[in-house]
Amino acid sequence: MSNGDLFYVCGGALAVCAVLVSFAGLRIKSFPGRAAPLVALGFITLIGATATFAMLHAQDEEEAKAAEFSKANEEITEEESSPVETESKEAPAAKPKPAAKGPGGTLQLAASPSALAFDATSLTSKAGKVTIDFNNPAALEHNVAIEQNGKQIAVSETLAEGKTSVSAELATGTYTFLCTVPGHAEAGMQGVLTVQ
Ligand SMILES: [Cu+2]
Repeated sequence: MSNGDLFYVCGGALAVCAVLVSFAGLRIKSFPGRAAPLVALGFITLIGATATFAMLHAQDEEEAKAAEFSKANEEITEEESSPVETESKEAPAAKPKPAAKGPGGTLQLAASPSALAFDATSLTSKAGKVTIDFNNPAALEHNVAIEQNGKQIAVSETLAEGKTSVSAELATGTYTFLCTVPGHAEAGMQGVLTVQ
């Protein structure tokens, strides 16, 4: 049962009790009499419960809205980061030393042992079967995924303190490589994969 349902149940019970008590008050002369503290306590409990569930329900709704909002935000961000824009933004920051230019389309990529970062922000490969050999020396779990225009093409296993790899048949173009662990790409675990 959700907090919303509980709120309605408590609210309903409160309304029913209010009607019953006023009815009893009209019909029974001695009411509430000795039962007064009990009736008052019952009302306080019900009001407290209703208010609590109302608050929890509002929180749930807010969280749901926040989740929706951040999802919408992500979609907007993805739309905004078209390949052309990504290129113009990333290109000046990209290090000229492509540490991961391997023969036959096999690239080497490692995660930082202590920071949310890869050891390269740009990778270059020839078209065809591109493999990224990924080494994560950190105790924190990472992976590496290949995306284009916000669509995932391939993703490696997510692991800590180990090696894995990801492969995909890639045509000439600009791709993004990133860690898909929530928050990591945003923190810096992403770069441009250029396939020539
Ligand atoms: Cu990561």
